[in-house]
Amino acid sequence: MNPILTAFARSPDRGRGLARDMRVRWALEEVGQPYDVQLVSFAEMKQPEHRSRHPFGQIPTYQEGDLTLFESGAIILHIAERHPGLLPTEANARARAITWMFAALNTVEPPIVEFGLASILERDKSWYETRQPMLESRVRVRLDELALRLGDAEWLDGAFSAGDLLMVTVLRRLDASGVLQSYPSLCAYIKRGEARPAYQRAFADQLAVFTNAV
Ligand code: GTB
Repeated sequence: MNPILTAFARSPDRGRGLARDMRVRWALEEVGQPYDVQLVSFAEMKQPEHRSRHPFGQIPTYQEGDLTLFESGAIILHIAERHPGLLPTEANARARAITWMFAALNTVEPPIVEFGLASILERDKSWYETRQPMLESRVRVRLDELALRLGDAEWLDGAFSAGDLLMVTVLRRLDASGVLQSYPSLCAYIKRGEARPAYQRAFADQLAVFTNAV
């Protein structure tokens, strides 16, 4: 039986592949693991049935036999540990790739999410004009540091890994902000990720969900 991934029945990103099921889809495509998708509405996500899979009532979740996982990073680590293709086999290189997975999720994603959410949810607040530049500058600090480390390398640490997969999906959330324009090497890095056939299959599949829903 194929593993089952949950995803938004109607993603608010309108098929731009910004919801976190996209990164799991991409990981599954990279390793050649077929999967099924269960679409859930916002109301269904908060019902007991879905909360038994995800305590916070969110997507994505991942069911494989009697194993149920939530948290996109944990799901991708699970997939990467069970299939070749997303983590190096040499122990130290593998540990470094996992470090980049954590860096993407714990160090780079939080300021990006905070910046993005404020621009959607706080535009009408009195503090918006003061707070938004501060949030943007926190994002820019991380992007400066990341661009410095990446240099002119293709990927963060040798061959493409789950660390790159997560970092690219995290950076893509800045697409509409204009911030990435100051970082040509990061734009090229994102484009390399998006050019991977596995990414393209995953993107097309999540886009088809949106297109079929409208
Ligand atoms: N840390 C968890 C993980 O990595 O899996 C975070 C999971 C999460 O935030 N899930 C979101 C969710 O279920 C969807 S991805 N939200 C519904 C809720 O909490 O009630 C976040 C997301 C949503 C929408 C856009 N967008 O429209 O661009 C982008 C990202």
